[in-house]
Order: sequence, then C-alpha cells, then structure tokens
Amino acid sequence: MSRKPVVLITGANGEVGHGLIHALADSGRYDIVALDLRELDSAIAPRCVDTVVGDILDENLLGRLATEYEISTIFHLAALLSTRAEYNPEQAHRVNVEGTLSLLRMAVEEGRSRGTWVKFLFPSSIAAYGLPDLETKRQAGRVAEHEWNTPTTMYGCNKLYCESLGRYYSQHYRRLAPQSAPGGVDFRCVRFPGLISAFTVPSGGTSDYLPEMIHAAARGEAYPCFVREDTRITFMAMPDAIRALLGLMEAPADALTSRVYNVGAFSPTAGEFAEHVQRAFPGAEIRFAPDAPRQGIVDSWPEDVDDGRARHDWGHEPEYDLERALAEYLVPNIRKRYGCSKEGEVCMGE
Ligand code: AKB
Repeated sequence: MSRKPVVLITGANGEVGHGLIHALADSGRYDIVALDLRELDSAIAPRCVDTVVGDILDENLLGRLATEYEISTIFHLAALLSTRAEYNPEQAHRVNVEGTLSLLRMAVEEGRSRGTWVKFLFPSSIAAYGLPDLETKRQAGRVAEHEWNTPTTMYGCNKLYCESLGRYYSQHYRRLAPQSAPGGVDFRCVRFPGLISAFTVPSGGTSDYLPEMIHAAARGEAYPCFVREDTRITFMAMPDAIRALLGLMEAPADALTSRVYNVGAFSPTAGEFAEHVQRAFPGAEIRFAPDAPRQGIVDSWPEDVDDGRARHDWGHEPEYDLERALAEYLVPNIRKRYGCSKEGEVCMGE
C-alpha cells in the first residue's frame, strides 16, 4: 500500500491551528491531517484531507496515523497554556511534555524507517523565560534565546524542556546504538510572544488580556483587565505568527544555526493598548483590576525579545507593527466579526 505524504497538525482547533490550516491549504502544496481532542471547526475541516478526534497521549492513535500516512512534517500545536497549566500542573506535564515526547519518537522513527528527515515545527513561548523581578525585567530589555532561561510556570518549564528534547531527538537520539540509520527528525522551534488574532479569542493563557480587551470592546462588554496598566510584554499579530512558522519550515537546513528562535513584533503596555482600543471603539469600558498571581506570571516574561537570529537565518520580518496591526488587521476584521458597520460604533453581541 502506498501511503500519502501529509502534514500532521496537532491541537488543530486552536488559534494558531486555524490560521495555519488556511495558509497551508491556500498554498495548494500540502495535504493536511488535523488532530484535536474536539471535532474540528467546520470552517477549517473541509480544508483537510482527514480530521481525527483524539488525544496525543493515545499511543495507539499515533501508531495508526503513522501506518496510514507518510508524515513529512508535523506542526505540534497541542498544549495546555500557562494559566490553565497552573491549575493542573501534572496534567500539563503529561500533555505538554509526554505528548511532545510521543510525537518526537513517532517522527524520528518515521524518518529513520524511510531514510528521510521529518520536519517538526514546535511553538515554544516567552514563558520559557523567567525574570526574577520588575527591576531586572526593565533592565534586561530585549532578551536573547540563551538569557534568563529560568521559567516560573509549569508551562514555561515544559516548553523549555521540550526545546531540549527536540535538540536531543534531532541530533543525539540513541547515540550509543551501534549503527544509526540515516534520517530522523528535524526539530525547529519558534519562541512565540503573546499572539493576537482578529478571528479567535484565546483561552487558558496569561497573555490573553490584550486579545480579550479588544474583542470585549467590539462586543460592547466592559473589560476588567487582570494586569496593571504599565505591564509590558511582547506580542505579535496572528498572520505574522503563521508566516514565522511557514518561514522556518521552508528554510534550508544549512541556513539554520540553531533549533530555537525568538520572534517578536511589538511591545505595548496594557494601558497603551487600551488607549488604541478606546480610539477604535469609543465608549469601550476598560478598567485595570490586577490579579496578583497572573500579574506575577506576566511580570516574569520579558518586555521584548532579540529576534536577530531569526531575521538573519531565515528572514523573519513581521509585517505588522502595533499601528498597522490595529488599523489593517485587528480593527476592521473584529468590527466585521461582531457586525459593527460604522467606524467608532460599539457593537453588541456576536
Ligand atoms: C500563554 O499566555 O500561556 C501563551 C504564551 C505566552 O505562550 N499565550
């Protein structure tokens, strides 16, 4: 039986999965198999050759997929985000670490059995950093990949460790075995900042305050922001995040000097972003009601990242700075989504 080469996307129903499936399908070059715990959103399901409802922790399911398909690339997006992970750290470890381990093993075996390299795209996060206090955070400014690798959340610990697992499975897997077969897994990772999409609202993360704020304003709902007005971390508009994943996937292996790359775009404070939102949706009710534990998480994440390595090695270049993201992507699409027709109109309900 000849198997079909496919791109496997785990956690396909999430925010990144939506944008990624559209981009890969639009290119017309890839057959997509989507895996998620929940049935795939009907907006993206028709764009995939197969949609599978199941758990990445189910080894039999992964075995079945590897038998049925020739998997050339994996985008492993399934994860429990930082806030959710703090409520159930052991479950987060199972999903975020053991799930990644199973997929890396599947990829390395798939690659070695065919004598090829299976690309493994992994979204890591600014949660992999952990700055001890605000003074240090302010002084640190733009942090490079090797700095402040002392995460304070379960999610951050999971991401940082999975970066190491990816390096191990790509370069050193079973290094003492008598003969290593050619091929294996080619792990490539972007450390994402907070992401903001016009089409989906995140859940379970701690950078969620920015997207929640603008979506609430468009719905005409008051928003109590769970961080202080002066809170600053780095963000990126979803189309740039998708471009980053695709850019790294397509980069020639010999251009890459690392397996882990920072990517960033803009770093407004929560207060600055609120001012933009109020200009776009006059009357939007935003107040600051910091939640100390979640504030502590965001305070440990960097204000900005040094993404020079990504720019140099594979041409990472975000198209959206804050002003452009708001004017050309977020505000028009969010207005349309919630049915606001006129500029400045606050809309009620979805
Ligand atoms: C989260 O808030 O957990 C994520 C992230 C910063 O990786 N959005």
